[in-house]
Amino acid sequence: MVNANMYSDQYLSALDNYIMDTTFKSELMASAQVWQTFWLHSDVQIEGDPALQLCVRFNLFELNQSAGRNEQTSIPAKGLTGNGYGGHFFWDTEIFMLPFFTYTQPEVAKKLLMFRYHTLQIAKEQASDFGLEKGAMYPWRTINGYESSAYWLAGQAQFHINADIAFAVEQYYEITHDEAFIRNYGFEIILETARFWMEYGNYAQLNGKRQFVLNRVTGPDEYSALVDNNYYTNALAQNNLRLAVKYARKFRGDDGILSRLNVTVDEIKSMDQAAESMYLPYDKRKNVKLQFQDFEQLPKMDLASIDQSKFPLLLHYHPLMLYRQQVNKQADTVMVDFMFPEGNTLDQLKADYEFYEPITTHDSSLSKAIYAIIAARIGKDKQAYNFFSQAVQTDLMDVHHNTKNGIHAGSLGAAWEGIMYGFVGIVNNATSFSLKPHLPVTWNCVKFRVHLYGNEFKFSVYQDSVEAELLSGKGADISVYDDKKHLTPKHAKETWHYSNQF
Ligand code: IFM
Repeated sequence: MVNANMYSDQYLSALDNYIMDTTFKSELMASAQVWQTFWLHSDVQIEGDPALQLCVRFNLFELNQSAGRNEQTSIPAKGLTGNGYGGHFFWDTEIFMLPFFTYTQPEVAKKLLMFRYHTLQIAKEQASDFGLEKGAMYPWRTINGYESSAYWLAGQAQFHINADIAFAVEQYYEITHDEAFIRNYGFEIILETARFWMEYGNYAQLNGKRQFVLNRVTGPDEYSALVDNNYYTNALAQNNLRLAVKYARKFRGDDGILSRLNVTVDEIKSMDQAAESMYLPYDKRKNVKLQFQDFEQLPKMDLASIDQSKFPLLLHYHPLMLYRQQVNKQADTVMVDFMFPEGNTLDQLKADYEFYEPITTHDSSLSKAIYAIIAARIGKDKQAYNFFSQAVQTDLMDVHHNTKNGIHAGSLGAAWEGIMYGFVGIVNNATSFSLKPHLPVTWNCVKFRVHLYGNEFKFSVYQDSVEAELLSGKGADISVYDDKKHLTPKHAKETWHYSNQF
């Protein structure tokens, strides 16, 4: 408390001095300039849907003003608008909000990731206090890097936060090619989080095979807790381990990075083995990814028979009643389909969607935009649009009746993802930027800019064509429905024609 007062006194007196030396008019001009630059680079224009356009702009405005920019802060789940969640940062930042910044303001994305780098030492201390010999345990919720979950079962046990951060580091690197970042900071985050999985997991004989398992974890869905082998957690941990192996190989023989971080050949070999032996529970009869081991043994909760007044379920049911049934508060297993689309056939995406959507209440505001993305990818146009429009209106229309506690910043970011990954059809982490558009029928066009590998591009995506223009940089490959074209300063514009793929 003493410290907090000290800091606030310092800030207030710095602010006083600043105010003395400025005028309202010059501050207004400076602010207008900042916002003008923001809208130029980060706006998403939707032609044909003025109501949702308004919501999208509100969302982008809130996201932009909520983001920490000093490497000491991240983005609170409620932005800067309310006391909900005590101002804490969650996975919401890395998985739901960061992509917007990575693609449109990579310098801000880097600062948000640097917050995680500066708190890595604390995460390592936490792993050690927890009883692990190596690795880092990032907090499920935090402000200063220390775990602040009051209820460990639904908080600290969401170990997937580690792999979420590693995923975001990789995504930032793939989109920016920021070599200095990955070399000096990013690889260390990936390595220490990968070490956590090696410590927490173990090998077990399952289905006649020796598999790497992660028992007693809580996945993203908060209507289940402390399960064995949550599909999302295992898939993300597998990715985390693969990234550690990939970068250890990249930096082999490089100016001492591996020795500074005490990486040995054996350690990398064992990470490689664990990643390739990772157990991913799957129901072969139904052809669906299983949310966790033995999930099929739980009875389905009959959501249709529950009175509307009993939603959100968390306010009306004891958690143990929910934990023992097949019911989801939010997208969990289908998050994997959203984040790693390349690994899935269309049939698989459909099967997962059909299985999980009917048991999902969307009581979390992070859910609908993700379902919109999967629905768009599998050609369920109506559902995609409905989910998206509800997600994008979360705060302007107070959809969850709790905006008074603050905005749902993750949901606002997820809505941007809904447009980009769902309707525009960006394929995540592709080596070249690839689009598979599938616009809602009422939309004439979506216009936006993105930064890619040091270039800035402007896109106009229509119902049956895409126009791209290189605005700055040396150029890059762009693909639309696998038709790859190379844009350069001399050949800065391209047009693709496509037909609806469903
Ligand atoms: O991080 C989320 C979680 O996934 C669902 N409950 C709220 C948290 C903060 O937004």
